[in-house]
Amino acid sequence: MSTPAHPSESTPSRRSGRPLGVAAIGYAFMGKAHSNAWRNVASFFDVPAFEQKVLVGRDATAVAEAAARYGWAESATDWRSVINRDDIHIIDICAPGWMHAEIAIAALEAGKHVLVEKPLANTLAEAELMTAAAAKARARGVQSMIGFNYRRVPALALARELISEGRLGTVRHVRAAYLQDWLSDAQAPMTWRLRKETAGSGALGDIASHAIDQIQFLTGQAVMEASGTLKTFVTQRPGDQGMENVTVDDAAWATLWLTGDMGASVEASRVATGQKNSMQIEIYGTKGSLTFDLENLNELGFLDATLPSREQGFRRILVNEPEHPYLAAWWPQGHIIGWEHTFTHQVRDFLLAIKDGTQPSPSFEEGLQVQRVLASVEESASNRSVLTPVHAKS
Ligand code: SOE
Repeated sequence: MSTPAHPSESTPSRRSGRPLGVAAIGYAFMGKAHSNAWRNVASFFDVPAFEQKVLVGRDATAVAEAAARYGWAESATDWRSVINRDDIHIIDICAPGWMHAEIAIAALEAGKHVLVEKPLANTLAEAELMTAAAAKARARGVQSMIGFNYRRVPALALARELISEGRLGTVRHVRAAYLQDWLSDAQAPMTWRLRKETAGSGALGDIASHAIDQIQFLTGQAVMEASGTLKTFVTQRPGDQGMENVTVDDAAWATLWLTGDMGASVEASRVATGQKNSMQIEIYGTKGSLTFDLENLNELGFLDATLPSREQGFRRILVNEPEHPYLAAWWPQGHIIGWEHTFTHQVRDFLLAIKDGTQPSPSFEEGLQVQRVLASVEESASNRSVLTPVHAKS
């Protein structure tokens, strides 16, 4: 892989004043969400000039159609040639997890800033290689970030502010549950998300990763110990060639212990019938508590335990004021925003970090930390180390 002689000259430079050329790899669900963010971000936020240059995908006809629809100037099928183009400065990886490491490392070595969807990789080993490549690139002014987009939900960004200001006192425990039901139906077909070799894991990597990232992001603490259980309820599903084995978990449970003497529980399920995309988080501290549900993402529940007890009780903050994170850029107060806006905020923060030459967050290092937790939960689940048999009283 060729490395620019002096990357500060050939990587997107704040000095050159040229618009940053962006390429996105992947045009399915996440590719669409990211494309929408690139398309809209400059209409609402002051970001450095950029151009939506190329959308990359394997099917030439489908990717050409997607590129035209989502506002990309061109489409391409070979990501390797795209990352080596001089007019491309940012690579946004929206491809499935099994492709993350190879593309991200190649792009960083080619001097391109990289945004990659979560989880960082399919394995801990890949995540470590990616993080090492990011550190090397960072020393040359090349930035990288992982797309834990829920950090950019204004209500969760506000929750983090309140916690860091001490409004909850010492946080003792957190409950997080990320619940979906798109696999409740045993006839729901196979997809890449249900094969270990393409997805790494199931509900664990796909959605518990968000919950684990949130627990660490909101509280500023790091998970030190984890135990867990994984379960695949539907072990075969209809594929193109008949029934196929499902090789990832449908649901995951974990108990975590964090720095700061804090405990947390995480549940993640894609078979939680009736729950569509609900990430519920409850945070309990010595001076107060917070509650959040992604299905009502403009709201934050807050209990201030410093008030006289007769006045206490959870109150609902409608997180939709100009003084709330990100919201001044959108609509007049009370005009709520949605899921897709979190990706726009993500692109905004990434572009500003590139402009300022600061490390965007969450970094690959932060993504690696989540990956370590996922690996510990998997290890614990495969040892069944937490499952102590329940005995009848004799
Ligand atoms: C799929 O279940 C999924 O799209 C995740 O991959 C996303 O990260 C989450 O935001 C919604 O659910």
